[in-house]
Amino acid sequence: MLKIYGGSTYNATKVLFTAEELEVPCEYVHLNFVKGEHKSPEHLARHPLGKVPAIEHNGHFLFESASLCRYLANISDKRLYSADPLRAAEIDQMVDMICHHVGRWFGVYFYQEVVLKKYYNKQPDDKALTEAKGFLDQVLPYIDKLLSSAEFLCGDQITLADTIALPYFHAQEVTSLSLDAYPSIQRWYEEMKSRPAFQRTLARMPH
Ligand SMILES: N[C@@H](CCC(=O)N[C@@H](CS)C(=O)NCC(=O)O)C(=O)O
Repeated sequence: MLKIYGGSTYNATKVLFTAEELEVPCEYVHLNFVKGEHKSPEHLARHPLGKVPAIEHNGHFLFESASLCRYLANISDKRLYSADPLRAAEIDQMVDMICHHVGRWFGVYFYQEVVLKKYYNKQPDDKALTEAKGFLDQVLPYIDKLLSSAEFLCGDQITLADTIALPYFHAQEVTSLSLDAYPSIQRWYEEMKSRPAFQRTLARMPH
């Protein structure tokens, strides 16, 4: 059976959520960061940098969350992806935009406001937060406009772009970043969050 190795992080949530949406049977193995389980020799064999997520399938190890989600779609019925190269490229471009221009900066908020406080007892760096906000102010209006005329990020069907984006927005909930100016993102977020596959995902991951 396919195994997903994760931890308490949005990158692992993306992969388990995608597996749940696709109904890919899998075992979820939660690694404890505080105990350093992600740096054990066993895990370094799965992921050369000792990070999560990683998967094990038919004796092969793979890593990088977006690639893992794409792999899961490719080994199932492609419901969240496409066999058509142009449609697949449209989904890929949205996934890349989400990871590099939204997740990248949400990640700064999460690191500064949650990780630093919880694990290192340190205060956030305001300069880093201001920089992140500046970049998010450029991209979130575009995403909001997109979602004002489509149900999902790539049109009227859920795709990998949505399953990959949702965990970033879910993690953002515990930061000070407000989405009040973005009603269509909020509508999408509430609908995505209530999907049974996401609820099953949260239930399988210790938080
Ligand atoms: N680009 C990678 C990022 C992987 C990553 O940085 N994972 C973090 C958690 S979000 C991790 O395992 N950090 C532990 C460490 O680096 O020691 C992906 O999308 O999978």
